Amino acid sequence: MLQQHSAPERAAAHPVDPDGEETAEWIESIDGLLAARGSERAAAIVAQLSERIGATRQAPAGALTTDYVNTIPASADAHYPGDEAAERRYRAWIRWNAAVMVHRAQRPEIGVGGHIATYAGAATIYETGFNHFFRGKDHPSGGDQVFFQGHASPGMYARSFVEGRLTEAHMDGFRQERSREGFGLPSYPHPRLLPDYWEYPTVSMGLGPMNAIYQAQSNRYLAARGIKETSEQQVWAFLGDGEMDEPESRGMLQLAANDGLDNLNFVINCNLQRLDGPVRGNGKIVQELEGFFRGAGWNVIKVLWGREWDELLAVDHDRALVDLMNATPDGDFQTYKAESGGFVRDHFFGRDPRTAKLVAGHTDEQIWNLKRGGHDYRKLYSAFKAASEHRGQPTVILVKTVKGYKLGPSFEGRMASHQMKKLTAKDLMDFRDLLRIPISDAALERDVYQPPYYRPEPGSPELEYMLERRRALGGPVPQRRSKYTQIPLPDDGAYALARKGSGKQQAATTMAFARILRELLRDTGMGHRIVPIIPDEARTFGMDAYFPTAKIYNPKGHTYMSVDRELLLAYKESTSGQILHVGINEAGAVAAFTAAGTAYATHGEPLIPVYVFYSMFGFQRTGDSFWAAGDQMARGFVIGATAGRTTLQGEGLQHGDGHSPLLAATNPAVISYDAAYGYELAHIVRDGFERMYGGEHPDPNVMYYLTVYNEPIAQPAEPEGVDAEGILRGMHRVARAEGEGHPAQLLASGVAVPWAIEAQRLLAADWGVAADVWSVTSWSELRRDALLADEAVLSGAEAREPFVTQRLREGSGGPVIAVSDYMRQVQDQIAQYSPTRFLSLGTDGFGFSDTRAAARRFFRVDVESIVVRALEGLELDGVLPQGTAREAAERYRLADVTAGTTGSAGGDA
Ligand SMILES: Cc1ncc(C[n+]2csc(CCOP(=O)(O)OP(=O)(O)O)c2C)c(N)n1
Ligand SMILES: [Mg+2]
Repeated sequence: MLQQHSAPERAAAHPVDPDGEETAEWIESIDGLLAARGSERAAAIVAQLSERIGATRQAPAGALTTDYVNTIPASADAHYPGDEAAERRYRAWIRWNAAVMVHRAQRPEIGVGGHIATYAGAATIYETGFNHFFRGKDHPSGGDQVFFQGHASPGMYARSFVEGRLTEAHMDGFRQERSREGFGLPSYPHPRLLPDYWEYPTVSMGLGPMNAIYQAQSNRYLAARGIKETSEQQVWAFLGDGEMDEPESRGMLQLAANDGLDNLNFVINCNLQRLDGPVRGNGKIVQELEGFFRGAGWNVIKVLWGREWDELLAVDHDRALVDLMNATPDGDFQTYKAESGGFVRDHFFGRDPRTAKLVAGHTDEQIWNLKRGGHDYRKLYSAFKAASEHRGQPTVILVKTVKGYKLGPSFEGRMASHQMKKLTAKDLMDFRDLLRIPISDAALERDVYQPPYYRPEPGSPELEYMLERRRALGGPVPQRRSKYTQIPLPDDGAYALARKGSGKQQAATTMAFARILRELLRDTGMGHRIVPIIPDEARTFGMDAYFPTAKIYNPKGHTYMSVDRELLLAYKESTSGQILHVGINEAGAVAAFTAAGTAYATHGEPLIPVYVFYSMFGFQRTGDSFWAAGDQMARGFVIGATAGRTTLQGEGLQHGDGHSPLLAATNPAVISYDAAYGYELAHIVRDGFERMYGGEHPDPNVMYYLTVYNEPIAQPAEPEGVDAEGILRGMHRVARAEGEGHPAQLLASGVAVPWAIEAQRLLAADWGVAADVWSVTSWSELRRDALLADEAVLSGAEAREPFVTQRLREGSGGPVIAVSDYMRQVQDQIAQYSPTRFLSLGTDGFGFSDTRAAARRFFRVDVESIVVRALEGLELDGVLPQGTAREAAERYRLADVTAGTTGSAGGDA
């Protein structure tokens, strides 16, 4: 019988040697040889032995790839526990309904369509999971987490329809989320659009693999932290072979291997095609992935050939067939399945007289019926079982399939099959015949746009069996639940320090935030649920202070002797550590954030991620992941540290963030704040907790994005009777105009607030202008409120004035000058809602690594620039004589970059 596993490979895969005695004998022989003949001779013999192993169809120890055959030999295939006939029957119903759903969505008045071919090719893979592996939420284990390939979603809907979870009205609501409110099914898995159903948004290629890896890690973390038992829960990620070209798909495999995530299974549907054409026409994607994954430390299981091939392989004594399989490029394999049995005989088997002879007794039809492994539920079952039982490593199952399988010659293996959305009348009839769906020709001909769905009468034995399988496995999949353990919110004590200010000392807002976080971590009610996530910048942000107490999570603990073990702030790793230190890996950090931030739904146990990063490498670098986190309704805090184009100096152009609040504003799930002071942060963080877990807010599914700076400033104590509502809604007055003078209003955010306060002083002293200063904690929240107000008529709501307009009316009046350390578009978000003239200043353009003072002068955002801009506003309003602003610009030498003085020295990260 065919044997593809070598003993050494097995030994390598299993940490425990299955036959230590035998191994010891071999070692003894080698030792003898070494002693007698020396190492050169011993190495030569080992090399020859290795070659010999290769020649007998086994993978030499340490080899990254094996022959292009199933990893599990036929002799080791597991016993199949299912009712094959019943499963085949309803698999056909599901296939039918999936294709019909997409086809019907093409009816003339709708014309939306979707993807048919991907699910058709993957149906058997998914059904293996549904019938025997995927555990639902009511399973004693807590259930599995299944990441479905996004554009295979019609298949999941079709199964849910047969199960009775969805109705025909839902099926006909495919891609009509708004026009068929209540019945609309989103094209792809979007939890936000179907919150009781989908759990993981996957359709942005590459995010699914990352998120699945960190989901598996998060499961382990929950158990290690004593919050939830997760040891029996498995993560399954279904991915496309084309998708594996995304760097994100492959870039984090090492984490899964290093953490020994044997609760993780990737299943890659290798149909050899992506959207436009072959994934590796000239090569072999399965072999490439096998080498890549094995090299990364994963367990690899290939499912390439169906059972029909077993007997051919069994008599392939001279390896002619295996050699042919090894040598045939994917482009050819794709073509074979778009042709015929005769074609395969001539162009595949016919390439070697020995293989031609192997199939000489086969009819063309029998040759055509030599299936790919991904269409054989027995082979798949063996692989899934082996994967779920494998210990010590994550597993990838590489499954070879035909895209568009069973959809007939116009779909199967065709280059364009990915985007084909409808079937011809003939395709439909053939498909019906092939699947043996009891629908008459007349019913199909009645309306070619609307072939009927098929669901048997309740009580049909197949349906009963199907439902029973799901009951036994713990209920339906996919299913999202959002009931979770209520948690006590941190009490006021956690914020007391931040509200006191920094006294005589100076402190940056990054530091102020770090102190708030330290207090929160100490909170006895919920501190243990906070997950600090820091991609290798803890020291930069002053968060190394948490190392010795909170400790860094590492499933292997801390087994080495640390160089800094004597220090108070020693680097400390622990199996129950709280900090997720993901390494220099922002993409991984967002994936970790997403898993933690959705634990309330996935596990019913809230974790509150606090992800701290260089602000430039957040929404800009990993914006798509935040978008997916928003879709998945993640809750948590995202901290853009060392923010501001002119504030983080020394790092230069690539680090100088002058726009992250704008990028954050594009994500509807992100509430973004640019606080100036620690006491503002205290209000904002407390509000965030209340919103996310207080149980009262109608929309708790948000992420708070806080930009904080590394420039030390005098942090004022919270003023008596502070306008807390203003802080949270976006602006509050921090300095009233004093004395008589022409009125103006200075709006600033974050690090720019002290500049505005100084400008207020200069305006009063030098120009007789009395200006109010407002700290704008959130330009984007002000804008969002204003948009709602201004759409009142359109949406039939009560007309009202935007909050920003109201507050500005309450102020001193005069022109509004808006400034921050970001590009003007950030400030300009509220321009149209200002009741008076609105002028902005900002840091548009690339940053550089000059001093803060020079940079602020260069971008014309510094104190004097604010003064001149205010005078310009008053001049344009006719309040001040023409030429006043120019005169001021000359007096302050505004054109001279070296004359700027705004900002403290330093600022390197
Ligand atoms: C980031 C990203 N880029 C592009 C796409 C568009 N897209 C959707 S499916 C697809 C092809 C997928 O091929 P593969 O992963 O092999 O899946 P399968 O063949 O199983 O359909 C592409 C390019 C996307 N969804 N996400
Ligand atoms: Mg593919």
